[in-house]
Amino acid sequence: MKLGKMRFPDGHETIGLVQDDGAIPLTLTGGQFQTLTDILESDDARATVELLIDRTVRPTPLKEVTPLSLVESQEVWGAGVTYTRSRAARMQESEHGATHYERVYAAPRPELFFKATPSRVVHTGQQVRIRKDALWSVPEPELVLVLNSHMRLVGYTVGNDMSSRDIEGENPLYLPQAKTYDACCALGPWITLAHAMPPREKIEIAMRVKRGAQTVFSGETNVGKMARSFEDLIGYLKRDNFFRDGVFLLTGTGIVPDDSFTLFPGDEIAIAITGIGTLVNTVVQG
Ligand code: DO4
Ligand code: MG
Repeated sequence: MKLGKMRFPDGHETIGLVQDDGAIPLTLTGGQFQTLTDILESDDARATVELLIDRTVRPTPLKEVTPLSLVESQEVWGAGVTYTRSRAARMQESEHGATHYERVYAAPRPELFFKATPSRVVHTGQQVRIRKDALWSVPEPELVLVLNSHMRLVGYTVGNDMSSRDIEGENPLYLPQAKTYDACCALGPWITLAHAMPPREKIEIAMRVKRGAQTVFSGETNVGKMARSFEDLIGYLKRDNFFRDGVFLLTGTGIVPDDSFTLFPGDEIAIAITGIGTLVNTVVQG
């Protein structure tokens, strides 16, 4: 079961249930559930959607709806160095900080960082940015956990944790600047509710970057290769944080292009995750 915010062809913006190639608007008028957050906060999101769906309505073809932002008032956090590929890339880029990355990969406490406020997040079809002062920028394709205020894992979406590798590599203390800036994060297109996701070893993540007609990068990984469990990441995130409206948690990247690769304005990034869909964004700088 996939849910998203979307604009229907008649201009009506609401939450829709995505099924195959179509979307059905949920009936929200006057009820207790008005927002996506309300549904994610309910005791049983799947049952809530069943209650709000009018199955007699004919689905609108997906190509006729415009996906809208999934983030309402949630914070967005990230986990780092959760795959060996990420550990190797960070150690290589960071002359002085290499041992920090090696140690955090194996340490009981994961790397968790604040990534973005809702206003810094874009959705599918919008533009992600590379920093004006960055020379080496990459997309980080990541599975995203959607947690409600009870820190219950209610769903999953696709994320791009845009990162400036030259800034991070210069000094690990520059991590917040390498990671958090305007349009530094993309999430979408839909949230797949937890019950509908395949087991984690069956979740593939694939990324393709196109420059004009040419594919300049493609790579894939499998979530089964992640060194940490979701429960471990969630457990640390909730230790001393209360998220009133829930939180989106990027789980780290297992795909890092070779060091010769950097993004350019105009590049198109497509990130596909099994069971969810494809997040597509173009890149701008400045
Ligand atoms: O330690 C830096 C950030 C790591 C990260 O974002 C990742 O591994 O995905
Ligand atoms: Mg990342």
